[in-house]
Amino acid sequence: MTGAQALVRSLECQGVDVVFGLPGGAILPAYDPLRSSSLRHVLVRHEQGAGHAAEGYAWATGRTGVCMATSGPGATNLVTALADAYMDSVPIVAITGQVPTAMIGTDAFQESDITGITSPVTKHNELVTDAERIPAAIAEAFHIASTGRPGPVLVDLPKDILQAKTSWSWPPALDLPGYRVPGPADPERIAAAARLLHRARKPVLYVGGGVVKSDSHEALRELAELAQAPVTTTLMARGAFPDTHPLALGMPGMHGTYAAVTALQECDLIFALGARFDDRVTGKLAAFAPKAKVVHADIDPAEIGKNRAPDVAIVGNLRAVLPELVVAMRALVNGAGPARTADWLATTTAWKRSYPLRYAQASDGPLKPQHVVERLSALTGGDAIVVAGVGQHQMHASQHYTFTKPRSWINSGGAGTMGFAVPAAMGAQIGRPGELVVAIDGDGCFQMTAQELATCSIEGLPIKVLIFNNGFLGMVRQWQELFYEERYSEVHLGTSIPDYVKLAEAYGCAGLRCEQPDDVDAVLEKALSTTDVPTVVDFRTHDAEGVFPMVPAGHSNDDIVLGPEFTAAEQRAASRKEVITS
Ligand SMILES: Cc1ncc(C[n+]2csc(CCOP(=O)(O)OP(=O)(O)O)c2C)c(N)n1
Repeated sequence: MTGAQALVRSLECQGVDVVFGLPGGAILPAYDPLRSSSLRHVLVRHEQGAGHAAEGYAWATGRTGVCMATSGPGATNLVTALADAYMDSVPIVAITGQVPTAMIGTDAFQESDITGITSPVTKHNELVTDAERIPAAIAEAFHIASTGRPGPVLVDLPKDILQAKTSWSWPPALDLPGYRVPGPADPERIAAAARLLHRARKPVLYVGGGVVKSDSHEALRELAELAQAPVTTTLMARGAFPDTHPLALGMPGMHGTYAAVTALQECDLIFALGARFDDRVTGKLAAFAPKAKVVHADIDPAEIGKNRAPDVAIVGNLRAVLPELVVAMRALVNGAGPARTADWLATTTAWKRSYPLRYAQASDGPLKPQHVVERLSALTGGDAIVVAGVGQHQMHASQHYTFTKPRSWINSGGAGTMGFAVPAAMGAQIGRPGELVVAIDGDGCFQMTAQELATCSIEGLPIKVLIFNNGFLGMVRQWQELFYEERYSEVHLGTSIPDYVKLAEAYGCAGLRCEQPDDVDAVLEKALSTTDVPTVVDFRTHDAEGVFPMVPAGHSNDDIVLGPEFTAAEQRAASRKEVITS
């Protein structure tokens, strides 16, 4: 067979069911055998869309997403998605065509050094120079992408290698001498961590995306209940612990809930699970959680001690580690008595009650984005896969949707990639057909990758895209309002161009508009019940609405600002970490 046939056969043997891509000269040989393969190819309108679709598929299913592009600009159009997947530990495999081996380094037509370009943003990449290696290169790519800390892998295939005759065998031997996946965690450290948790009077479980990726949410719940410890779920972990649970504090960080942010500041033990002490969570690192001991469990040893030195470090896969922690904790509770956190829980619960997420929706408008999210949450019963772009709408979605299940929230956390939502929703819908996939997008973000609506229409993917059209690059506008004395510079987009309803219709989607709070339910119900075509809703949201609470960048989390819906007296009480009793 040819190298191209070996590639397609390897993908089939790997269990791939869908490839998001767009062909061109160098990758042409691979597209020929694709026609007669069992693989579904989704023809995107821009390679960035292929990358984010592969990510959305991976987030939604837990399987590795696959994208494919030609050499040069096709490959470089994947770079943003690869960087995004790298930051958020999303397992994807990118396959790129390359100019023929004899032309590499000659500035040949559509040549780019994509392995060089992507080496800082991939977990691994390889330029294949021998067709015999194709099965092994593909098998290794999937192994590396999906094991250990997941991430993106790129395989670059020169055209002559794809055309060359080669032999075939499967499974290939994996030859990865430098690649180690952490084995079982040290039982003594599990025991030490459980002892610290059992002894703590003010613990907080700081839950990151690793809990979702390892599908260990059930063990997390057991641990939280045994420890009677409140739980914060980061932007990457929304849904890992149900927001409806009495121990749930919501999201920590720059736009986290007051209770989550302040509980982390005041706790005596941070129990970090698959989280990485990101600057958006810690605020000013030197001032973060000054009284806390730290247990840090993560699959990636490079995360341990990167930002905060732990007292107990556990390196291992949470899929095994969390159940082990549950066993150790249960033994302590049974032997030495239940956790003694009642006073602490009374305090964190009072913080929740005193300083909730607050916004004001007047019945005659303007329409508040938070209101749309809350109505969506109510109408879907939390039973949707929610995908977000990047900006204010992302924070409003994360704050106000009530997440109860893992893999029901998909977003770009680490990189903050505008344009993520529409193609990621497309990938999620393919991965979970028949389920409700709703993208909440900003008008700025939407315009970066909106062309994938054509792909969604043609592929019969009935995603819902709710554009929060505030006419601004809202999050940047907010920073200019707060930190540049309202000197607005290049953030105004306007609400009317494009006409999103007409644009939706041009792409074969249903297009709806909603301007008034009273119409939100009816419009949402219409959108949610449209299942034959994708639906786009132009929600005309308040242009001056901010995202609060907010910890200004570089500040201590103690400086959390509740926002304009709270009185000065409430803010002063919050700053003193008092609770409001009346
Ligand atoms: C590709 C990219 N470019 C620029 C930014 C910087 N940025 C972060 S949020 C934001 C505004 C997003 O505007 P919009 O999509 O309208 O969402 P809103 O904040 O108004 O909800 C910008 C420009 C980014 N995150 N990604």
